[in-house]
Amino acid sequence: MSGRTQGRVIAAHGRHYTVELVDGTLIKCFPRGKKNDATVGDNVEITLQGHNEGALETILPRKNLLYRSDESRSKQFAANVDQLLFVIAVEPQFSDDLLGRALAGAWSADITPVILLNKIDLVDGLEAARVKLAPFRQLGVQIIDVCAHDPEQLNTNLLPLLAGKTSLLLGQSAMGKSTLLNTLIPKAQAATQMHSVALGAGKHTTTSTRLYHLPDAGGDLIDSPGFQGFGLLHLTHKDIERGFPEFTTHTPSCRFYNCTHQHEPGCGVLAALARHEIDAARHALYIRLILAKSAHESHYS
Ligand SMILES: Nc1nc2c(ncn2[C@@H]2O[C@H](COP(=O)(O)OP(=O)(O)O)[C@@H](O)[C@H]2O)c(=O)[nH]1
Ligand SMILES: [Mg+2]
Ligand SMILES: [Zn+2]
Repeated sequence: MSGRTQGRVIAAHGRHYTVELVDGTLIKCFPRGKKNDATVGDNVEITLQGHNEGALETILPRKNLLYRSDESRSKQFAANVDQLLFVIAVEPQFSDDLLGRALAGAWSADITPVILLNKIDLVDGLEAARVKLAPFRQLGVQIIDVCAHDPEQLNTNLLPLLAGKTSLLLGQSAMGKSTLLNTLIPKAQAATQMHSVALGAGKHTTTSTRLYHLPDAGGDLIDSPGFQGFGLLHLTHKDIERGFPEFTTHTPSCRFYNCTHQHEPGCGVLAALARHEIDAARHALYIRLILAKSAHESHYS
């Protein structure tokens, strides 16, 4: 095999990538030169070399890219994503800080977020989880109840939403991302387990991001390892504000056009906060993001 062709990155392994060609052939690709900034979901141009190997030449223009960044590094989650499926569960407890950050990241990258509330069979904790989700429901984010062990239920509640789209499963570990994936795409199971056993990570630990095809619905599902933090230092002030769509009805009444909604007099957002029309935890998250950004900028200027 030789020559130029195009494909899609379906897995990133650090040093090399797995690129899938249109006919389904998998090619092990090494980046040309030192640059290796491709990510799962990228459409790429490659040069075939030898048996099912190739060189990754260029990344084709992206529709979007979801990533996080903190002081020490940034990490790309995936590119060309239609929707973010943020998985939380009745148990263990989920972090509303991480959820809020993921939503802000998605909105600022023009990716539609959907919350999957998993493990609804654990009925004892269900009500508490719903209460904790109320501020997010109020934002108009679609919340879908699922039980990852129940294929019938997933086929009815979730599958129609996935048809023809690329969806990224994201969330803290133990929320049930891999279980969801394996129930929807039984063929994925073997691949995940072989890979993590080979790396000594244990049978059920997802160690890398990978894209899988839905068997009938004609869409793709990307599974990713759990994460502890979701820094958003790459966002501008404007991007951060876009992560809080509930502010937009109140910002027009801010006295200053460049109001940052922290302490300014005549701020419409702070007034709405005082009237409990904006959730206090959400505004606190907004302030954390703004302050982290300012600290980062003053450190590097
Ligand atoms: N009761 C219940 N347990 C679930 C459900 N989905 C996943 N689990 C369990 O939760 C644990 C973590 O699941 P896993 O898919 O590995 O989570 P991940 O880290 O997000 O990929 C496993 O023990 C699963 O069997 C569910 O809908 N109900
Ligand atoms: Mg997993
Ligand atoms: Zn304001």
